Amino acid sequence: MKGIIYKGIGGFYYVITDESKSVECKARGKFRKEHIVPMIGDEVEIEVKNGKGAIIEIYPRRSCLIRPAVANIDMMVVVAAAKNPAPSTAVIDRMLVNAEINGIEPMVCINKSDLADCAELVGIYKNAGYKAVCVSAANGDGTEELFSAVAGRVAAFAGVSGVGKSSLLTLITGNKLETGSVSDKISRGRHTTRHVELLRARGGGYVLDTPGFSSIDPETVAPEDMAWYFPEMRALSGGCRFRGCAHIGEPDCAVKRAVEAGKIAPSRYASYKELYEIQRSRKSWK
Ligand SMILES: Nc1nc2c(ncn2[C@@H]2O[C@H](COP(=O)(O)OP(=O)(O)OP(=O)(O)O)[C@@H](O)[C@H]2O)c(=O)[nH]1
Ligand SMILES: [Mg+2]
Ligand SMILES: [Zn+2]
Repeated sequence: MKGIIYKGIGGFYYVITDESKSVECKARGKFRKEHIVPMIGDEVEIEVKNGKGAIIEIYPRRSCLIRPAVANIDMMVVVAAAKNPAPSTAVIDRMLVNAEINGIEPMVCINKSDLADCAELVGIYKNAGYKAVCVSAANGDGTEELFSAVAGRVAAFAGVSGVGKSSLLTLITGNKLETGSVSDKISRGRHTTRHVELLRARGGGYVLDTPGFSSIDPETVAPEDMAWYFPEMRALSGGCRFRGCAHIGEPDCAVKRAVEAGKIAPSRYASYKELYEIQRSRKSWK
């Protein structure tokens, strides 16, 4: 039987089969010997004998995120709030870059459109080449567009605490998830949502609540490759006078021209420069 691991607790893996049954499984000993650890999101072959489930095969992974450890995510929905908490383009941009570094299609979702206008913020991301939506979990505005974007896929929702990830996932899955007030969270200094679990979306596919990850794995990106992870800059590669142009101090730079012409948002260019500098200062590249 084929299925997907949607949850793991104390050495047990919970697999949802193609027939929509949940089966508690242990991993076969051969995985331990080969140092292969099943991950949430893994597509697996299972066998049920005497009422006991066993994972007998793990299919090749399309993607593999380390934090949180989840396989086969195909979409990363970076969630921010139009207001409360105030959006940070620096944080959004890092999460987008991280998704692409991990080979995961990114998209932007600005929630709480009932509290503040989010057209400008969404515009920045659409202009940069991302899919971007403006929604309100509170009144349902824009949620149809979000639902259809994630339908049939394995979509992780990332974003800082309080932006409304759990509220959106409650709408998408039809299950009530734990949400909390923003002030509670700030005073406790942590997320309400801790465990990692794939949840079935009503429109098909799976969704996943994650606190998000905003640090870049230093080993994975050389500073000169950073522009590749900014779609609007990637599109201009080749237009600069110098090969390997860092798009910072060089003359005759296509990226800087686009920034000056207002085609690249100042916040996006600022994020690029910051991430470029962080990677450049890392010891491993010196
Ligand atoms: N006005 C308004 N409030 C919202 C909206 N979406 C969520 N909220 C509220 O914002 C607060 C935080 O929402 P959560 O869904 O718990 O946020 P979260 O991103 O899951 O937060 P963590 O689990 O801490 O990471 C709750 O009080 C929600 O009721 C929205 O669209 N509009
Ligand atoms: Mg939550
Ligand atoms: Zn350049």
